[in-house]
Amino acid sequence: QRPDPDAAAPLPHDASASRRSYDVDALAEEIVEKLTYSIGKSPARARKYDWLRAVTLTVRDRIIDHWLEAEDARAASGGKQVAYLSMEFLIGRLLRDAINNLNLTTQVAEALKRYNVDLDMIELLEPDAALGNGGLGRLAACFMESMASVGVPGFGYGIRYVHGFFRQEIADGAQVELPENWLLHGNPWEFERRERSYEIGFGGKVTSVVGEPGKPPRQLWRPAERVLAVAYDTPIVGWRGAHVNTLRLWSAQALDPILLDAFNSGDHIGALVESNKAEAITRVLYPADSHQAGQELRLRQEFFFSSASLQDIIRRHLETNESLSNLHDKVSIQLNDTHPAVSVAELMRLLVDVHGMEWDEAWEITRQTFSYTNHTLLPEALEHWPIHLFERLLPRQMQIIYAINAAVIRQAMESKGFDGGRIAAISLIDENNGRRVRMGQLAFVGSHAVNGVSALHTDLMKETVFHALHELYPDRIQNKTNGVTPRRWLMEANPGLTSLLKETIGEGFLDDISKIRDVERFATDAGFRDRFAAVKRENKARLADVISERLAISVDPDALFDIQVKRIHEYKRQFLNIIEAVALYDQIRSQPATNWTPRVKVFAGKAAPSYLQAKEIIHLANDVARVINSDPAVRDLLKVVFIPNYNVSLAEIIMPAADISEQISTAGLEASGTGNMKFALNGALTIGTLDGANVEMRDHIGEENIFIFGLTASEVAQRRREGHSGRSVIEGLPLLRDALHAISSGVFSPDEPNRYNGLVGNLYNNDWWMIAADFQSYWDTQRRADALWADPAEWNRKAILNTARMSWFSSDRSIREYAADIWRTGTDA
Ligand code: AZC
Repeated sequence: QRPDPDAAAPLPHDASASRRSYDVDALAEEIVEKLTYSIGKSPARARKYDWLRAVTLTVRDRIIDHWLEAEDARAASGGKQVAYLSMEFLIGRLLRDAINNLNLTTQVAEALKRYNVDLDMIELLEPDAALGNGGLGRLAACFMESMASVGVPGFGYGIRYVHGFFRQEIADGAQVELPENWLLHGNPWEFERRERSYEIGFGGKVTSVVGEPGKPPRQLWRPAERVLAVAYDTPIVGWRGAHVNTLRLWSAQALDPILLDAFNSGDHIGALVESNKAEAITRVLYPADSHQAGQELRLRQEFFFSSASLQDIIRRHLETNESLSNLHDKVSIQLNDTHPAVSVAELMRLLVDVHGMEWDEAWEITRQTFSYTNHTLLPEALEHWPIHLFERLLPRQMQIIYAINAAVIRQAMESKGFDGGRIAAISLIDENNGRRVRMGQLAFVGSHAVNGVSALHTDLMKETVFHALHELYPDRIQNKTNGVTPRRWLMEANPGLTSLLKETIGEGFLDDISKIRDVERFATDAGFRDRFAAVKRENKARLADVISERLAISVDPDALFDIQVKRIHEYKRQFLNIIEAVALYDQIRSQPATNWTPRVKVFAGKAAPSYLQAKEIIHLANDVARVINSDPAVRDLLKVVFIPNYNVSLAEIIMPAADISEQISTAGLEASGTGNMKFALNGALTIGTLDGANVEMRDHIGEENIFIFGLTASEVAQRRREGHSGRSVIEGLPLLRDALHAISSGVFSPDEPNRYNGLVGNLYNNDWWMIAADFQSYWDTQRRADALWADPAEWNRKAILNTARMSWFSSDRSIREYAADIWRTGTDA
C-alpha cells in the first residue's frame, strides 16, 4: 500500500457554516458565478453545454455539503458499512435525480428562467452514464439510490469504463453497434482521488518463504505485471438529501505512463505499449448480457476492480481499527453476481499472505464478510474460467481456490457423506469441460448468504444450479425480491401522475411509497379515472412525438400502446410478440369488418453483438414494421415500431406511456425482471407468464388485474423432458402456421426471402423457448385485453389498482431486507 503523504489530522467539519443556500436568488447568482469562474464564459457567450455544466456544479455543491456531513457521521459512528461490488452500474442521467432528491426542481428551473434557459432542455443534454448492460446494472443503480434514501451507509465499487454500453443504430433493419462516448464533454459529477490508488498485479510466480518455527511457510506472489487502479468518486444523494453515499469507480493506469528509455532510443510506439495495455482494462464495457464473455481481458477487469476495492476496504478499515480480525463486524461486501467472485480468493490472499492472518480465521472472516446475489440460471451465463488461463493470470489465487475446494469437499464427505456426483456438483473445479474454475461455486462457498432475486428464482436456484450446495448448506440461500426506485421511475419519469397523486392523496407517498395504496379507493371514482387517463394520454403523446422525431412514423396516442422493451434474448421471446403482430396483421386484412382494437406495438432493446439469433429478431421486428406500417389495408389499426438505442433515458419516457407491458419470458428463465415493475407502477397492465417477479406482482396486484398466460416453469421443464417439439402444435394452429409461413417465405424480407428460415425452422424442430407451445394462450389473452380496452372505465380502474398496489416493489423495501437479513446494518428510515 502507498503511504498517504497528504493525510492530515482530521478537523471537525462544520457543515452548517458552509452550507449553500436553496433560494432562487442565491442559485441564480451562483449559476452565473460557475459559468464565469469555473467555465470561463460570460452568460452572453455561454452555450447550452456550458449552462448544463454550470447548473450541475451548482447542484453538486449542495450535495457536497451533505456528503461531507455523511462522511463525518460515518467516521464518528464507527458503524457497519456496505460495499456493493458490481461490474456494472447503469446509472443514466444524474442531474434530474439529484435536483429532485434535493427538492430543488422549482427553484433551479426558476433561477434558470431568469437567463431564458429552460431546465428541461438542459437536462436532456446530459449523456447517459451507461456503465451496464441491462437488469443487473440498473438494479445496482436503483440500489445505490435506495441505500442513500433509507440510510444504509455504503459504497458502490465498480469500473469507470471510458466507453459504456454501445450506441445502437438500425441500418436497413439491422443492428449496428457504434462506440459510446459519455465522457466527451467531461464528467462534472466525478472526483478523481489520486491519493486512493492501488497496485494490481497479474501473472508472475508464487514463492514459498519459510516462516517462524512451527508456522507454515508463507506464500509470496510476485506479479510479472502491475497496473495502478485510481479511484473516481461520484456522490449519490438520497431522497431529501438525507444521506449521500459514494460510488467509487476504478480507472486503470500504467505505473510508468511512458517508457522513456524506449522513447529516447526511437521506439515511440513501444514506449506506450505498457500504458495502452494497462488502460485497456477499463476502456470498454463488455456488451454481453446473460452469456459469458470468456476472454482474458474480462478476467483482468474482474480481478482489477475486485482487488482495488478490497485493498481500499482494508485500508479504510485499518484507519480506524487496530486489526482486521473484526472486519466482518464493520463491513459487509455484496457480490453482485459472480463478476467480482474472485474477491473471495483475493481477500484470503490479502488477509493471509499480506496481513499474516491464520488461514482458518481468515476463512471465517471472509465468509462472514461476503454475500452473493445470483441473477440468472441460464447455463450459458454462468461464469467459469479455464484453469490454465486462471493460473497464468492469478497464480496465487488459483492455489487458494484449490485449498478452499479441498476443505469444502472434505467437509461435505465428513458431515454429509457426499460422494461421486454430489462432490462433482459442489466442486469449485469443473473436471468435465477441460477443467475450469466455477465462479458461482466460489461465490457460494465464500459467502454467508446467497440470494436469488424473486421467490420463484430462489426456489429454482435450490432445485437446479445450486442443488448440491444447498443440501450441504441448507440455511445459506434466501430470497430478496428486486425492486425499483420510485424517485426515478415514478416522480421523475411521470411528473403528471405524481402531481395527480399528490393532489388526491397528499404528499405522504413521496416519503413512504406504501402510502400510494391510498389511491385505491379512487379507482371507482369516475372523475379521478378520467384524470388518470388524461395523464396517460399525455405521456403517450410525448412518446408519439419521440417516435415521430426519430422514426418519422406517426402513431395515434389514442391507440392501445403495447410495449416490450428490454435486452433482446430468445428467452424473453420478442419473437412470440412479433409473430402475434403478424397473425393480427393477417386477421385484420382477411376480416376488415371486425371491430379491431387499434394497437401500436413498440419494441426497443439491444442484442449482444455476437448473439446472431437476437440480431435476427431485431431485423425481423424492423422488417415486419416496414411492411405493416406501409400497408394501407390495415388502416392504422396496427403499427409496429422499433425504437433504436434503448437506454435509461428512453425508458423514462416509455414506462409512463404504456397501456400493456409485455413480460412474456419462457417461465423459469427470467430471474426477476425490473422493467415489469416500472411499467405496472406507472399504471400499465401486464401481459405475462408466471415467471420471475411476475408471480409476486400477481399476488400483490390481484390476478384479476393482470393478464397471465402460458406454461408454468414446471410445465416447461416437463415438456422439455418429454422432448417437446413445435411441429405438431404449429400444424394444428392455422393462425400460427400461416404467420410463420409468411415470415419464412419472405413476405417481410422480399430482398432475401430465406432470411428467417432458420428462426422459423427452430420452432418446428425444437421450440426450446416454448413459443409455439404458448402461442394460442398468448393470442387468446391479447384478445381478452382487446375486449377490456373496449371498456375504458374498467381498464382504467385496473390500471389505477396496479399503481396503487405496486409499492412493495420499491427498491427501498429490497434494501431494507438486505440490511436486516444479510448485511445487519441499520437503516434510519
Ligand atoms: C438480470 C436478470 O435477467 C433479470 O431477470 C433481473 O431482474 C436482473 O438481472 C436484476 O436482478 N440479469 C442480468 O442482467 N445479467 C446477468 C448476467 O444475469
